[in-house]
Amino acid sequence: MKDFQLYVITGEEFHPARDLSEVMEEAICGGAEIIQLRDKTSSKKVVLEKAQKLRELTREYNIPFIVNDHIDVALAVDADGIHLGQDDLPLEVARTIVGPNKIIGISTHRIEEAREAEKGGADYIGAGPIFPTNSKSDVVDPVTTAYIKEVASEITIPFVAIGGIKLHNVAEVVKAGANRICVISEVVGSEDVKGTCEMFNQSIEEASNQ
Ligand code: TZP
Ligand code: MG
Repeated sequence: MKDFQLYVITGEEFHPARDLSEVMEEAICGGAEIIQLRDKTSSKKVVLEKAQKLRELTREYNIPFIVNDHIDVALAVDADGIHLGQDDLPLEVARTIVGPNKIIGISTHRIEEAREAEKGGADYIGAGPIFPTNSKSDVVDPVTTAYIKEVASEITIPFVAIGGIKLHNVAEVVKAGANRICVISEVVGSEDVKGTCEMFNQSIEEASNQ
């Protein structure tokens, strides 16, 4: 998979008055290089409609599109990949369904889960939540930047740091060893989505050059 620095996930509860595709287009224009549709509440039919729109948008900008949870929707819209949590279909089952060419991302909270995902052929892992977050209901305790250090020193597949990452703490996450940052609320809930993405990318670059 093509490398990336800023990964933005949808979170419509943070922009109730704004259109999903419009917000995500601004994120892309600000430098989000990969987009995930994450919708824990809508019907399958509605998730499919959103996925179709975001597929069209991401094709236009030629960036990867990932669908959270819904493998059937991901396949139906020819998304580039899926993102699964520890309680979703096991990686090997998901791989037989989507085939060798789709991206599979796995959320991890402990180094054992990271090792297992790597061994099982995940394309990338999520590492988090780094800080407390309101964007995830079944959230485990924050894993802190200590988990980033652990993953960075041992895991060889790409990993994204996620959870409570804001403009004010992103440098700390990068300095702990993360090269790829994943954000929901700070980006999609911003008054200036494009500008916030630009500032994230600038902070990531500055912190990694220090
Ligand atoms: N997985 C771990 S934390 C999280 C997910 C989906 C939520 C991240 O959202 P935010 O708003 O960037 O804290
Ligand atoms: Mg899931």
